[in-house]
Amino acid sequence: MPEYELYCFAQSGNAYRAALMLNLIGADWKPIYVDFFKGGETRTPKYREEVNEMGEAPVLVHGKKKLTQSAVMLTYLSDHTGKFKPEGEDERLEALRWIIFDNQKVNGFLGPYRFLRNFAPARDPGAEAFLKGRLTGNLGIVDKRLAKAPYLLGARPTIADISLAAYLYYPAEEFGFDIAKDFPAIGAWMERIKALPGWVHPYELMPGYPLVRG
Ligand SMILES: N[C@@H](CCC(=O)N[C@@H](CS)C(=O)NCC(=O)O)C(=O)O
Repeated sequence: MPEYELYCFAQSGNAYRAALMLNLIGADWKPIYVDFFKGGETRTPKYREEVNEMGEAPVLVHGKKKLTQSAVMLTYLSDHTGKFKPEGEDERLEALRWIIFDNQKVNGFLGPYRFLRNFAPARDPGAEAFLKGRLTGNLGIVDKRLAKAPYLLGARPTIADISLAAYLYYPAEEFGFDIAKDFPAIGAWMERIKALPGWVHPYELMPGYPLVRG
């Protein structure tokens, strides 16, 4: 039995944060497929009762521990392995600052924006335009930061970078714009993260791709 189990599915950038971290630290882990689209599994009473009361994926199981929220998983895994760990109070707070900004304003908008464009029953031009406007501004903020140093906190990658990876590697067609091209410092950072031993694309790392509809 593998040491870690991760409830996840291939289209989830939120889950990709945890899956990528597990792979980059060389953990012994296996995915547990969450049927988010067809079965609406996260919305079932059973899932909320037995897996996650917040009705979300990812969920990380480690022995008797069951963790939800990718930021909590990244913190836990870096604390336990010492890998990608922010060191000292200043770095810890700085990592937290970028993880919260990412969760709320970068990938927190990229996820719903991509969902509306690719997976929702109907397109919603007003909502898409709102999210695209916010994304342009917020990706610009990250781009400016990454133009100053190779990684969010400076010279080495930390859990703040792994959090930021969430939706960025999904195909440009799914967003209708090319993040790596439009934000060159993010594009260069993506190449650096991709070069880390253990990096795998979300569609290969987690189960459920391609999506079977109907
Ligand atoms: N902040 C959470 C976000 C998790 C999240 O929103 N996951 C989506 C899948 S990508 C989900 O399960 N949504 C449930 C729903 O919309 O019912 C994290 O980083 O773990």
